[in-house]
Formats: sequence, C-alpha cells, structure tokens
Amino acid sequence: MIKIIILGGDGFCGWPTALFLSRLGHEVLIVDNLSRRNIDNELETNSLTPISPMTERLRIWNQVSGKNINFINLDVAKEYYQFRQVIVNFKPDTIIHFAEQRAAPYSMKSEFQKRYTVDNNLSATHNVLCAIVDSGQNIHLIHLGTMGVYGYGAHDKIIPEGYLKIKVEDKETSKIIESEILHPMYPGSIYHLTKAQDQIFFYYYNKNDGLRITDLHQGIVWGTNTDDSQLDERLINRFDYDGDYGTVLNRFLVQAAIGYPLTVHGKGGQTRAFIHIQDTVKCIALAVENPPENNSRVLIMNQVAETHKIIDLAKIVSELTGATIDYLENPRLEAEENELQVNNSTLCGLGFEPITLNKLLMHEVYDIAIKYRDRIDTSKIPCQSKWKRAV
Ligand code: NAD
Ligand code: USQ
Repeated sequence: MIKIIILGGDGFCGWPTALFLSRLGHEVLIVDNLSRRNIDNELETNSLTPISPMTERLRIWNQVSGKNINFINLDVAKEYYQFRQVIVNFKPDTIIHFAEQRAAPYSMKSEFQKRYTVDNNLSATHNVLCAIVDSGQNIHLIHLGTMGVYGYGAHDKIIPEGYLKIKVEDKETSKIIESEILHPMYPGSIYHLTKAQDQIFFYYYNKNDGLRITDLHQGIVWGTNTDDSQLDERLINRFDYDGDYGTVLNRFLVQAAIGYPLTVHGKGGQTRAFIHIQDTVKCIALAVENPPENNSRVLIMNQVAETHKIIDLAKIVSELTGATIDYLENPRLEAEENELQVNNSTLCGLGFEPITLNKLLMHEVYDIAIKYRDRIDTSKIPCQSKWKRAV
C-alpha cells in the first residue's frame, strides 16, 4: 500500500486516477480547491456530464468499493503553510500534481486569465517542491506535464523523452564532447509556458535537494469514463466541450452528436499526440509503482499512445457519424501543418499497452454526448479565445 496525495483530484484526469489508485489498494487523499468548477461559473458553462459534489462522489465510492478516499479543500498555490501541514500529517510516499490551470485557450483569453494561469501554476508547482523539502520527507513527486513543451517544429524526427543528446566542440582541444540537456522548450501558449517553467523548477529541486521527480509529458486526453467511474452515475467524470476547455477529439464527438459541423482550425494539418483517459490512469499507476532511484535525475516519460492529424480525426468522426466538417480561421498561432512522432518507450517498457483510436471507444464518447445532449449550450462551442488580439 502506497500513501498518495492527489493534488487536483477533482479534475478530469485527477478524479479517475484517484478511483483507480484507491481500487488498487493505495491510501488516497485528494487536495483540490475546486477552482475548475468555479471557472465553469466564470465562463457560464458546465461539464457535459453532471458531476456530483465532492462529498457525494466520495460517499458513493465508499458504497460501491468499500474504500475510503479523504478530501481537503485547499489552494496549493496560496495556502502554503496549511499545505505543508497536510504533508506533515499524512506522510505521503507519493504526491501526484495535477493542480494547475490546464487550458491553452483559457490562458490566452485576456490579461486576467494570463496572470491567473502564471500565478496559479507556478506558485502551485513551486509550493509543492518547497513543501516537500520543508517537510524533510523523501516523497516521490509525479507531475503531469505536456507534450506541448517540446513544440511542434520539425527539428526532431522522433521526440525523445525529455532530454536531448547533444555534441559540443571543445574550443581548446577541438574534441567533440557528448552530453544530454533538457530538450529545448517551444511553448505555444501561456499555459504551455507555465509547463515549460515547471520543468526548470524540477531540474533545480532535483539537483539542489535531491528530490525524486517524475514528469509525465502527456498528450491530449480523450474519452471520459474509466471502469471505476462507470460503477455509478454519481461517479461520472467531467467532460469539457466548450471552446476553452474542450479538447479536440471529445469536442468533435459532441459536435457530431448534435449535428454541429466539426470545428477544424485551418486546414487541420496540425499533428498532435493523444491518449485515452483509461490509459492516463494506468500510466500514472505505473509511475507511482516505479519511482526514480535516490540521486537520479528527473525522470521524464512521454505519456502518449499515438499521434494524429486533426483533419484525419475529423474525417474519422465524420465517417462514423455523418457529421459535416467546417474549416474555420485558426484562432491560435500555430504551424498549419507539422509531423510528430513520439518516443514512449519508457512507459511501454514498464508494461503500458496503448489503447489506440477505435470505433468502440469513440462510440462510447458519442453515446455519452447523445445521452446528455440537453445539457449542451451550443453558444459555448466556438473557440472565442484568440492568440493575437486585434490592434
Ligand atoms: P482539470 O482542470 O480538469 O483538473 C485540474 C484540477 O486541479 C481541478 O480540479 C482544479 O480545481 C484543481 N486545481 C487547480 N489549481 C489548483 C490549486 N491552486 N490548488 C488546488 N487545486 C487546484 O485538468 P485535467 O484535464 O484533469 O488536467 C490535469 C493535469 O494534467 C494538468 O496539469 C494538465 O496540464 C495535465 N494534462 C492534461 C491533459 C488533458 O488533455 N486534459 C493533457 C496533458 C496534460
Ligand atoms: N483544434 C481544432 N478544433 C477545435 C479545437 C482544437 O482544430 O475545435 C486544434 C487546435 O488548434 C490544436 C489541436 O486541435 O491544433 C489541439 O487542441 P486541443 O484544445 O485539443 O489541445 P491543447 O490546446 O493542445 O491542450 C490539451 C489540454 C492541455 C494539454 C495538451 C497536451 O487542454 O492540458 O497539456 O492538450 S498537448 O497538446 O500534447 O500539449
């Protein structure tokens, strides 16, 4: 049994991860300030699925599984001393850190959201690191990073796992020295910028304080339910479909379910990495069970199942459902077209067997969209957030 604190355990990835780790027999404590639910209020939108309040979620989980998950409502970015006390009292073996503002479009909306994203994400990550050192405990930190820190330039044939092998010429001897450095970062939004900065925090605290850190560079997560969240409707996971938080494949499936033309940005030549939510929780469990050794560098793993072009996804959804495709002016500043291949061999070596895009799972998402279609507010579907504001 491993003692685990899940920061951000009320969110889309955090909630099913908490259930899965609890089912595996680990002791789970969720820390979350419910800010994601408040952002829904700010944006006047809601999860497609009716998510229960946290206390209800935990009560039902106890009923169906016989297991207890505890919850503390706390802002990791702002309530440092209370957070440190939680660590001191609970004595976790592992902390999993999901507690960040995670939407690129939201982070680009206006100066308010830019500043919130930077303040929240950087303070949260730094507070976690600082509190681990402060507590004097040897805690394994697992962070959810993103593929987007690598950027989408065509400079790498295959994106490596966090580190880049380099060769530098020694000016005096003209000898070639081989080394490995953190992969250069090319963040494409304020949100991705905070994830790039997180990496430097990890590098420093690992080097200076010997913290054991795993950074999971995750692709775009699709799907909604896992085996655990399906056990009772009141355990259902959140499902974002709006123009800020909805991610592309889930959005396409919702759009198809209500006869809304699929919103492809530009020509849809962008290639992105994807992973199903059931794989997210399995990969995190693998990371929990395989911590880095003491005195080893930050372990970076690419948490990705496959890559796809956006237009190909739109065509697959269209074939499956009969949806039409709309080619929209792209609100983002991003390459119109890119190739992307990702090395995910570390997680595969630990036993990860990726679920790839398949009709059954896509239908499952589509069916959920049909089931809750009355909750959809179509005015929230367009991406309003622009990377460049009109001058
Ligand atoms: P989410 O917004 O659904 O969940 C984040 C949770 O963290 C929310 O419950 C929120 O209330 C909480 N939170 C935020 N700031 C907090 C703070 N200061 N103190 C306490 N709690 C706080 O996001 P998600 O989709 O579950 O993503 C989780 C993590 O995984 C994020 O860090 C994100 O960057 C990363 N990630 C997500 C995806 C994806 O497609 N969803 C892909 C790659 C990486
Ligand atoms: N896109 C469309 N139409 C849409 C929505 C998006 O064509 O209706 C395009 C975007 O322009 C972009 C791509 O699809 O090229 C992906 O957009 P997205 O919103 O699905 O994903 P993204 O903004 O990259 O962010 C999501 C999560 C974030 C995570 C990231 C992983 O919100 O938390 O870090 O995926 S990654 O993309 O690998 O960096």
